[in-house]
Order: sequence, then C-alpha cells, then structure tokens
Amino acid sequence: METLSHYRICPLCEACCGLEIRTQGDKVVSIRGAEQDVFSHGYICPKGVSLKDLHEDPDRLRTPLIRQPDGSFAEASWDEAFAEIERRLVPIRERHGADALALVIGNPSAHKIGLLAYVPRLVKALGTRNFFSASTLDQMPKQLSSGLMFGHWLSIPVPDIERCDLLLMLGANPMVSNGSLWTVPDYRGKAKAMRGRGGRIVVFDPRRTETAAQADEHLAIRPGGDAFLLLGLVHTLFDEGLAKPGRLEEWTNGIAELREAVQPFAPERMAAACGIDAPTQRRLARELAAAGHACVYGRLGTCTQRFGTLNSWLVDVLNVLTGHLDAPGGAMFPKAAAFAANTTGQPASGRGVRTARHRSRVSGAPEVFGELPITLLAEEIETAGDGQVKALIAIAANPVLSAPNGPRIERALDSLDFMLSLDIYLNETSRHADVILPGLSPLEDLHFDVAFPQLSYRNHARFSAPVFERPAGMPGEWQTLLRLAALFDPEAASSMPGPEVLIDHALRGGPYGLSLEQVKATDGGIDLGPLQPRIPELLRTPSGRIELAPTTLLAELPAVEQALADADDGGMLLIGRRDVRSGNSWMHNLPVLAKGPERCTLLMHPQDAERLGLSNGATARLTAGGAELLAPVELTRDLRPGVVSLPHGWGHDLPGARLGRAAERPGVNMNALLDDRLRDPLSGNAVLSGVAVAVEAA
Ligand SMILES: Nc1nc2c(c(=O)[nH]1)N[C@H]1C(S)=C(S)[C@@H](COP(=O)(O)OP(=O)(O)OC[C@H]3O[C@@H](n4cnc5c(=O)[nH]c(N)nc54)[C@H](O)[C@@H]3O)O[C@H]1N2
Ligand SMILES: Nc1nc2c(c(=O)[nH]1)N[C@H]1C(S)=C(S)[C@@H](COP(=O)(O)OP(=O)(O)OC[C@H]3O[C@@H](n4cnc5c(=O)[nH]c(N)nc54)[C@H](O)[C@@H]3O)O[C@H]1N2
Ligand code: SF4
Ligand SMILES: [Mo]
Repeated sequence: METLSHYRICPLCEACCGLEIRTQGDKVVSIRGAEQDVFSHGYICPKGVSLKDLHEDPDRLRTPLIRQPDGSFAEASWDEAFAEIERRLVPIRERHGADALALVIGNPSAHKIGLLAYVPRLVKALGTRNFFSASTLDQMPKQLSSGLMFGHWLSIPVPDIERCDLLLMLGANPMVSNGSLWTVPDYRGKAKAMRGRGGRIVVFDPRRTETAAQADEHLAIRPGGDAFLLLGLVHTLFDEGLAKPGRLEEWTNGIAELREAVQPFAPERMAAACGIDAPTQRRLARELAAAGHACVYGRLGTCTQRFGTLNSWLVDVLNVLTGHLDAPGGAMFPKAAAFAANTTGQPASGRGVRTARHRSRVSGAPEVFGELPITLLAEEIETAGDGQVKALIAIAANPVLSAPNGPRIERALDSLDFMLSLDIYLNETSRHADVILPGLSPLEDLHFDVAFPQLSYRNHARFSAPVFERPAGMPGEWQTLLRLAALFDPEAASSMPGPEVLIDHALRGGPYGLSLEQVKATDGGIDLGPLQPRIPELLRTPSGRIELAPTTLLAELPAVEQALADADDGGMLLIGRRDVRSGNSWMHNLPVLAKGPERCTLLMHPQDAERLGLSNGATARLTAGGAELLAPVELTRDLRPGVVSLPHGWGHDLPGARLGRAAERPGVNMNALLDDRLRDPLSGNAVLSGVAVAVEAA
C-alpha cells in the first residue's frame, strides 16, 4: 500500500509543532517532527507521537451517548442526541431564565478553531452570564495585568529568546511544559543556543526543575513568595537609580506613582517571605538593569497564587523599568497574521479593559474578561434562588479533576437538572452528563491556531488540512456548536461560516494581508520574521500609553503588607508539577504516554522525610481542610525543604468512567485536597500552589 506523508500542526500543547504524519490507508505509520516547518523545524515531544494512540484509542468516543434511566450510557445517533437536548435543556432556559444554563470550557478548546471561534456564538445564543473556564485555573492574572497595562487581554509580551542575553524565569518549566503564554517549540535547543552565545538563564522555582537544572542559576523561592521578590526587585531599581525605561518613557504613565508605592518593599524586608536573600535580590536587579538584552518571564507558578495578578504585573513592570519591554532580545509583542485584537482598530488608542461588568450571584466575585471564577461553579449550582444554575454545558473540560475540591464539583454536577458534555471521552466529568457529544480525532480535523500566534517567539502563519477523512455522519465541533446555538437562537447560528472561510477572512484583514490559499500553498507555513517593536502602535489603553501603575493593582499592596506579616508559619506547602508524558487530566489513557515509571508520586526532601518518619516508596497521608489523600513518597533533593509536590490531573479510579488504560494506574487527584475558597480576588484565578497541607506516614 502507498505511504502518504501529511503535514499536521499538533494541537496538544502551546508549542504548536508541525508534524510529519505518514499513513497507509487509514493507518498511521509514523509521526515525527516536520523538518520543513518554518516555526518548529522538526521538533516533537512524546505527546506529539501519541496522536496515533489517540486516534486509535478504543475508548475515544465516536458516537453520541445518552444516559439511560439505569444510569448507563447508550450509543445514539446525532438526531437522537439533539432531540434529547431539545427536550430537556431548552425548557430549563424557558422556565428559569438564561443564567440557569452555565458553560464550562476547558483547555483543549484553546487549541481548536472549531471550538474557540464558535463557543462565543453559543454563549451569545444562550445569553448566560454564568461562563466559567480553565482560564481561572491558569492565566487569567496575566490577561488582566496585560489588559490593564497595554489595553487588551491578549497583548502579552514573550521572551525574544533568540536575541536575549539574560532571562529571569519564574514559575515556569518549559523543558517539560514546552512553554505557556509563550509559544516556543524546542525551548531546550533555544536555551542551549542562548547559553552558547554567553547568555544566562536564572530560574526561580521551589523545585530544581528540568528547566532549572539546565539553567545557570536556580533560586529555590518559597512557594507564594513571588510578589515579595518582585517588589524587592522593583524597589531596588528605584532605590539604586536603575529605573531607566529609555524609549518607552514617553509612552508610559505612572512611573512616579509606582516609585512611591514600592517604597516600603525593600529587599531586606522581603527576604524571609520569599526565601531569596537581599544581596541576591539587589544583584539580580542590577544585572537586569545592566544587561543589553534581557527579559523577565513569569508563568503558571506565578499565576496560581493569591497575588497572581500582582505578580503578572510586576514581571512586566521590571521589563518596562529596565528598558527591556518591546526591545529586541527583551519581552516583545508578537504580531499575529490573523485574529489578533491588537492588530485591529485604531493604533495607539482604545477602550482598555473593564472588569466587574457583572458579579457572580452567590459570592459577588467580579466578572473578568466575561468569565467568573471556576472555583465558584459548585456554589452557583448548589445555592437555591433566582438565577441558580440548573443545567451545565461542559466543553472539553474536566473540572472534576482539574479544579480545586473535585468531590464538591461531583456532587454539584449530580444535582443538575441536565448536563451536556462535548467531550471525546466518557471520563470523570462527562460521566455526570445526560448527553455526551464527541468531537473528531485531531487527525480528522483541519488546524489553524487562533490564539498561539499571538504568543509566539517568532511571527508565522501556518495551516494544516485533515490527515484522514472524517467518518460518515460525524460533524465537526463547529457544526455541533452552531446546531446547539440554533436551539436557542436560530439567527446566531445561521450567519456563521465554516472555519476555512473564517480563517481566510481573518488573514486577509490581518496585518500581512495574506490569504488562506497563500498559506495552504506552502509546505510548512510562512515565516513572518523575528518579533518587531510595537509600542505605541500596539497599545489599546484609553490613554494610548502603558499604564505602569493601575489603581486597582496599587490598591492591592496593603494586602501584600498583611501577607508579609503573616508569612511563614512553618508548615508544609504543596506545589504541583507536570510531566513530559502527561497532558493535564486526559492523556493517561494513551499507551505511549502511560508506560514507564509511576508518575503520580509525592516528591519530598529527605530532610522532611526523616523528620516525618517517611522513606522512599512509603505511603504518605496528606490532609488539608477535611480532605485527605494517600500517595507514594519519592525522595529528592531537588525540592526546597518544607515543600512537597504532586502532579495534577490524576485520580482515574472514579466509577463510571471509560478509561481502561488510565484506570490501571489511576494516581490520586491532588485537587481533591485544595480549598476552593482560595483565589486571587482581582482575576478570580484559583490558588493551586503553595497550599498548606499536613503530611504524615500512613
Ligand atoms: N492542582 C493543579 N490543578 C490544575 C493545574 C495545575 O497546575 N495544578 N493546571 C491547570 C491548568 S493550567 C489547566 S489549563 C487546567 C486544565 O483543565 P481542563 O480545562 O479541565 O482540561 P483537561 O484536564 O486538559 O481536560 C480536557 C477535557 O477535554 C477533553 N478533550 C480532549 N480533546 C478534546 C477535543 O478535541 N474535543 C472535546 N470536545 N473534548 C476534548 C478531554 O477528554 C477532557 O475531558 O487544569 C488546571 N488544574
Ligand atoms: N507535558 C505537559 N505539558 C504541558 C501540560 C501538561 O500537563 N503536561 N499542560 C499545559 C498547560 S495547560 C499549561 S498552562 C502549561 C504550563 O506550563 P508552565 O507555565 O511551564 O507550568 P509548569 O510546568 O506547571 O511549571 C510551573 C512551575 O512553577 C513552580 N512553582 C510552583 N509554585 C511556585 C511559586 O509559588 N513560585 C514560583 N516562582 N514557582 C512556583 C512549579 O514548581 C513548576 O515548576 O503547560 C502546558 N504543557
Ligand atoms: S511539544 Fe506540544 S505541540 Fe509539540 S509535539 Fe509535543 S505536545 Fe505537540
Ligand atoms: Mo493551562
């Protein structure tokens, strides 16, 4: 049989690698990195290879499922599934109003144009304010700080690593995660090249991660200590006369207010709370100011904290004050070929961002970027009254494992009048649904990244066609979403074209005036060059300037003072971690990733283990609030003493899920231990790291 070679962009993480997929008939023969890809140049990780297993996974859903009166699921046709949805979901909205229907959107939707570009249409048709997503488990703090500073939620600067001499990295592990809010395939190779040119990388992380081990300097920051450290660094810049924004000075508001506001936060006062001594803080501030091309980059570990928004802001404050924002080799803004709000409208002016246009019903949390904190989903379902959530549509989301207090979410889901899941598995969350509608295998779908070119280390335009024809009768997810929307508002659905038309339109209206045909004509995409300075053109703040000292952020500084007084109670702090062979909560069913050593272990420093009477392989009991977990101990000196680490996304032993392989080694759900009341009040983001736990031998 003839072997065909296909070019396919990987949808499994933010690195967006181009892959070469060889097929014979309907079989995948091999998957490797596509050498001709103008952006990823042949890089691939084990998850890319797992697309074959995903395509072939017998547990992956290929037809809709409808829950039967006995609780089991039966396969159904699409018409039957939609009839059930129409019969049960539509009346709930008629009876209880638009807000009675909530939406929860998960991570894979950021990687699928068929979901990302069409979910807004469903939201509009539903008219609900109860919109929740994984963004409040992840990057909402960075989106908020960027919105306040630069005027748009997705105007987020990224390290220009190919020209950088000094990279300070906080709370990120791109050697494993392959980058986040920074689309950078082959971080390892780029970091190596940077160091080869004499550049330096400094990593702040409570664990000596794979990224820290490969860097020049690792500083084991105390979990939750970033706000203290970053304030210490900003203070030093002012204190030592090193604050020199250079070209940006004329485009920046608030420098004097900021200088005043950070006055109390000298490194000498911050040292104990962040775990980094004052001379080191001062040295790093000086190095940052002196470097020709430098960048500060903070990611997940800095967002999933009480001061997530402050951290995200202070990272860019450092970039601005040292003249490294928007400068080659510094923190730069990509210019995407399509879909970027910061390339449309009037340059250097805009409306900025607003929050709290509405509030959550029960706790009164402000809306941010149209979303409410996902940690409040359960209470909106549980709490009776006007506007109570009675039905839920979950789209590519597994909050039972990925959000704090999963057991409470499970109970809440069970109490709904109706739940619909758009998911490719019958898993921990979708098992609670009344109807499950599957999507395509990634190999049956076209691919165009809407979000990640806005976060890429280099500008580019790429598209990939489906590898296989989709099975007869199987709709694309965009069609499923429009069909759903039409149940509530036929208008909203009818006017929306398919993805190819959408992409072509966005490319033509984009800053490079490309067409889809032009991009398709290439094998490996179009390189649009290194990042270029974009200030003031990029700014969409009402002032048309960078807002360095937004009042809502300055108003949080007294809370930092308070936390400083409360810091260090001497207990154990739990942090998370990621693994190369894992993708949040849903890839443990794929053989190529599931093999190898046990991954869901509790990492602990030998010093702590000795004190607690634990040894390698022993079982530890973790307790927090009323919850408890048992996990096998793995000793390592890579962890800061007093800190333990568990990965998230495990706990595949819940009854009713259909994940045969994952259930063989289920692991434990670390989120079952986390307190859903802890969040960054500004962005609504959950606190997932640095959480106090008690640890003992079981
Ligand atoms: N403790 C702790 N918790 C965390 C984190 C952490 O670091 N620590 N990280 C957080 C972060 S950053 C994130 S983004 C969230 C992620 O949490 P979620 O948004 O819940 O995402 P996943 O865990 O990736 O689950 C994705 C779901 O989508 C389904 N799916 C996969 N592909 C498709 C598809 O093509 N179509 C459809 N319809 N469904 C699909 C999967 O079966 C699964 O049910 O987890 C968060 N939770
Ligand atoms: N292989 C793999 N790749 C993935 C994923 C996956 O599950 N597996 N998930 C994807 C998703 S959804 C995302 S959002 C990205 C995330 O990608 P990254 O942002 O790189 O996130 P992590 O790899 O979780 O690294 C976060 C780091 O923060 C550290 N940390 C914890 N607490 C603190 C703290 O208080 N301060 C500081 N400074 N550091 C702290 C942790 O020890 C950890 O090393 O990864 C994506 N890529
Ligand atoms: S790094 Fe991310 S995009 Fe690249 S192959 Fe791996 S999972 Fe896919
Ligand atoms: Mo994420």
